[in-house]
Amino acid sequence: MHGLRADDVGNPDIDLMRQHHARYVEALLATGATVIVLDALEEFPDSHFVEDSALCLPDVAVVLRPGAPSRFGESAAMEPTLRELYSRVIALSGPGHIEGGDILTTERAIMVGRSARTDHAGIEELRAAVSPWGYTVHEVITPEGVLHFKTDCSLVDDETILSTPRLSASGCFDGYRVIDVAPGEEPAANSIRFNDTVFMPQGFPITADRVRDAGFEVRELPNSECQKIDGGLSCLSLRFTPS
Ligand code: CIR
Repeated sequence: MHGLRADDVGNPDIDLMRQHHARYVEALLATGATVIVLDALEEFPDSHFVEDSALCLPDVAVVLRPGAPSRFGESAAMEPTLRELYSRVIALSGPGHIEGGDILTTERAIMVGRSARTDHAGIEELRAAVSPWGYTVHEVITPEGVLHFKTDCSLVDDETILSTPRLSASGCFDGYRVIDVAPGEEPAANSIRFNDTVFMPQGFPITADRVRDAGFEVRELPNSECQKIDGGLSCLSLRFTPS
């Protein structure tokens, strides 16, 4: 993740956000992950949400093309870091757009939700980029009015997806085990599994119990401030193991 700037202003409480940021880093470290915190990018206020700039697969990192004009430059800023970590990095050249928040990678496929930020051309460019490694890309639809596909879903193990009912009702997860979030707890759908722990945003107890009851170890993390600017837990990091 990119760190937070000293002069950040706006609706989120930045001091609280910093505390949440520290908890997030600690939580990932506790799973055995190595965490790299990048410098803040003064010119890109949304760059905290690093997930949107790249797709990190085991064999290759793909530098994406954000669909929001204010975020166009974030991917180029991320590329040098990816080149330090991966032997293969591909930068999409456009003209399409695709943000990482719209991409859910499972054992079987890479699902990409078309959205206000991700278009068909961007999805086709990703398909062409990853096909040499045998990846299958499925184009699906992000629900109307929802920022990103993964605003509404997460992979909690190879076969299990946590989803809002409005998304799972589309049938895009047929063949997977689906845990629906509880009514009124939609932000819980953006959770992350890292190693053996499912990290969920605090404040959605019915859904957290559903995930525990399905056999997962759950750890809840505060995310109220990022949530105010449409950021879920997944947005804050790129999680990967380069092969
Ligand atoms: C944006 O509008 O781009 C940011 N305020 C929120 C991005 C959240 N990222 C994500 O869901 N992957």
